[in-house]
Amino acid sequence: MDQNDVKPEPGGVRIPRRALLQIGAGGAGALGSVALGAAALPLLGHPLGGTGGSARAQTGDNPLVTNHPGHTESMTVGDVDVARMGFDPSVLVSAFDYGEATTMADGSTVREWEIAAYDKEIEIAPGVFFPAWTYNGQVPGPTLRANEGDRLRIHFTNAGTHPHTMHFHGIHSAFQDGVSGIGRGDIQIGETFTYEFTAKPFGCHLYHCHSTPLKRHIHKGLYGAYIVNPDPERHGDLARTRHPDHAESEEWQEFVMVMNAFDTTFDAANEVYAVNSVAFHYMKHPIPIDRARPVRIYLVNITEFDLINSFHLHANFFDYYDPGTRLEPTLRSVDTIMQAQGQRGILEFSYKDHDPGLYMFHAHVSEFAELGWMGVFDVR
Ligand SMILES: [Cu+2]
Repeated sequence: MDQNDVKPEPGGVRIPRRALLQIGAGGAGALGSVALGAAALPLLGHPLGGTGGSARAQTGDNPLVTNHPGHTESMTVGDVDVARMGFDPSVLVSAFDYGEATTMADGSTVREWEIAAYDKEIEIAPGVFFPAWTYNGQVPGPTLRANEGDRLRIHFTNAGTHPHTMHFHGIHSAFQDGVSGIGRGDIQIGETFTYEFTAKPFGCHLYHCHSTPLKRHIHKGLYGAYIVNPDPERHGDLARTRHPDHAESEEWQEFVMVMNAFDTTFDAANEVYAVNSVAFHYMKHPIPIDRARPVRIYLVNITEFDLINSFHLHANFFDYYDPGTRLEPTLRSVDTIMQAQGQRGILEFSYKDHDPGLYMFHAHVSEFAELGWMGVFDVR
């Protein structure tokens, strides 16, 4: 069987997973009897050839979602109801949660967050619902951010239907590691536990549930980005652009992108790919960029089942910091990087000498791109 095929249900039909995205609304009924359990993704073409910035309508119309009969691939029809879902990828992409900060008598900072795990259905493409397990009702969970050396207290409540944990990538005690059977271990249903540790090392990190079976707890949606800003006092002036207390950070346009995917047919292979959960969201809602200001992306790969994910930037090159724990780039002037699961890094680039327009970014695993993992920056 081709690896792209969906395993047949008992007595059922085999459907290549790309076909799930290529069957229009008329095919939804037939598909419903196979495995999706939700409407199939209807489709529509997008006239990428004609999307020069100067031609772009100023009315708010997005030329990428104009209906072109005859082009029936590459994107979904319609839009996800983000109000009903309770979170909007257009907001999430630049939302950094510094928690509730308290300055202690010795001048140090304590940051606290309330995080609850609970089950919630999310809409990962128009009409396609996924029974997620969430941190605070969103996938990915809130992007937790702190300055190096801050004391962090994450008050975690398990309001879900399975034991869960919060496992942070960072440096801390084994007791705080959030792994089944180690230290505090699983937080049972209805229990609360406070994870407490110091924010280090600086870099672009992540957190996720580490209850078993691990792949299920991660894939269901229990993950998020965790960012630690470098302290310029310890690491010098280069750190100032990454630290919000310093004016040098203000010109930067910062985004968080968590590369994820969803197995809607429970066959241990993904049908929908995205950054920040909703397929094609940033094609339909381009991310505005002020071309005079530099761009920084905190990029995390949490994709389950596929060994590698990737990020490719069109018409530009970036410096890459893997995983952001040094101030010198790991790679200079590249336009594509790859990440294994749990790998993450920081991308820095600029459009200051570019024409205005829509500039794509997407997985350079082309299949992932066609199944939802693509977007555009609207450089103005
Ligand atoms: Cu879990």
